[in-house]
Amino acid sequence: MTKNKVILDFIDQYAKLMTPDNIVWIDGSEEQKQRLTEEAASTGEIIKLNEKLLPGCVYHRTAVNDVARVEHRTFICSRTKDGAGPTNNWMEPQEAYKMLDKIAEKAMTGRTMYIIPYSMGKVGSPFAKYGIELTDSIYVVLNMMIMTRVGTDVLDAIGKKGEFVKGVHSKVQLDLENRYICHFPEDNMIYSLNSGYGGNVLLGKKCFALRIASYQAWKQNWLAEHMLILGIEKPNGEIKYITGAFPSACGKTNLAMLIPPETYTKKGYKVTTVGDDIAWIRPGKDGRLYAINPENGFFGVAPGTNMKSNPNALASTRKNTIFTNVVYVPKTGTVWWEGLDKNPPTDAEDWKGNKWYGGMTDADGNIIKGANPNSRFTSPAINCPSISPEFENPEGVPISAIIFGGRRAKAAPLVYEAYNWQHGVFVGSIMASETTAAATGAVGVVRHDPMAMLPFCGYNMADYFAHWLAMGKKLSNPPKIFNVNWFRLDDNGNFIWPGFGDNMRVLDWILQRCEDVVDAVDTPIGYMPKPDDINLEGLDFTKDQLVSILDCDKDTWKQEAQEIENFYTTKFGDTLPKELYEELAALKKRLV
Ligand code: OXD
Ligand code: MN
Repeated sequence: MTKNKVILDFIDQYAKLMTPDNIVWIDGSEEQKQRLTEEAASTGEIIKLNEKLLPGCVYHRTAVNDVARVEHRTFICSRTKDGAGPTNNWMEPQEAYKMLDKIAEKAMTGRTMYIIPYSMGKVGSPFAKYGIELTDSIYVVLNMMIMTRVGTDVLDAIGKKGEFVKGVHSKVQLDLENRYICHFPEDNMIYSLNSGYGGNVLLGKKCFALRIASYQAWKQNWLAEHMLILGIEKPNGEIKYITGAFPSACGKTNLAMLIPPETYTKKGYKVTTVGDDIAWIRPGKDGRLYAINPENGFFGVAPGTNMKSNPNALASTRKNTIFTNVVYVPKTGTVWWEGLDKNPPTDAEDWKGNKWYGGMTDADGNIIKGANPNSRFTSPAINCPSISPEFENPEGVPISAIIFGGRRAKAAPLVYEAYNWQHGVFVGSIMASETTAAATGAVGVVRHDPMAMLPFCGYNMADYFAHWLAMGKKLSNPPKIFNVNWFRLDDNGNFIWPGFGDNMRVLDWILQRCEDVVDAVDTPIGYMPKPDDINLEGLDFTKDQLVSILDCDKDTWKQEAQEIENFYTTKFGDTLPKELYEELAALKKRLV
């Protein structure tokens, strides 16, 4: 397949260590995909679904102890501890290689090693970067064939460019105690052992496109971000692009694919999807930022996805999709998850493979959920009815606005705008959000998650902030920066803002601000909309409700400022860029 000695030596080194019975190159062809699908179906690794209802779709269950990213077992193995910084786990690289090699020794005996040449970004595009993943999992191969561009043309492209990211993955024994997701940014290397969960093993995604790429971006003057990219087409045909950073399982896929409310569609507004999770962003010659989505598919959270919340995502899952850890209905060869519809199956298997039916309860009368809360669909981007015509544009799309958003029951208002780039970096750096099921650990705990990159920044986050600040200085026409919060709760624990498609009403205000056609209220935290400037037409939502979430309660924000100070000083101390301390001091002053 290739004569590239670096690639061949890499494969040879790990084949000798992990001693697979066979080695198979993945060429990206449909025939090979079919053959592997049949093989995985024959061993039970996947189950083929109803060809008529869900053509080309398959079902997979992970091990019960392996259903989410494992942040406590994820390491940045930079040469120095400072290189990884205070927010990452660190291991000395030589020690890490030694330990990992020991776990990986003979791990593929009796198995096949698959070699996946893949591209993040369209092959040949100026943004594109290449990787080679070695794995012993057909499930990984099939997922990578959806999430990335896989094939022999990648080997040719590496041949020309000479650079690629090495990825080694083995399920080993799926042993939690020896599960490690390790990154070696200075070596362009990822080493992932003892897991089969997507976020830990589809090495093109979080490991490469965020952790390794963020390090590369720092060195090469661009940004690799945990961001969706969407386009808003206006009635006059003009399209404006927005990127948005939200922590995992906070609705990035829903926002990226939103269908505007009728008050907008009837005027001719349309939203198109460029990406739902990752953006690679570069300065253009015109002083603006340009973004691509380096992925080729969606690895979306299934529960809660339905015809109302996200019809585009649901449509994306109707063919050539891999469903993981949802409910399986053997009789019909279909799948189900909580929140899909109000008709759960009566005769099914839950994500663990146990007999299950909708409404089933345990001995204490508690409802047993059929799908894991972090169950997923892996769908080709081209399936998505709202996919942007610019999805494959090798130059990327120009960005008008950047949104940061967390899941906050209180404090953060529906939307506010940063005064300028530096203040915007501060706003991104103080992001906090309640944790979700996308990573193991407690759910619903507020934690600081700067730019939604806490689990994904592949280097020292203080340097990352400095890099953001420096990027802004180079842009003559930077995007405006905003913060949103769709998740405010009332005293009964209900969401106040309707969210989903109605978030368009907030995006509309954001675009109007970018075009300088609407005024705003100056508050201590930034510019907020005048309530009349948020279009509520056709919505059962009162002005009073809106005012209640367009607030900036000084006492709450004084506490917030104290929290931020604790976070800054205890995590970063004097390594944090002074501009951010200045912004904090300015915020405090505005709050007195
Ligand atoms: C994801 C995540 O899967 O952020 O996108 O965990
Ligand atoms: Mn994500």
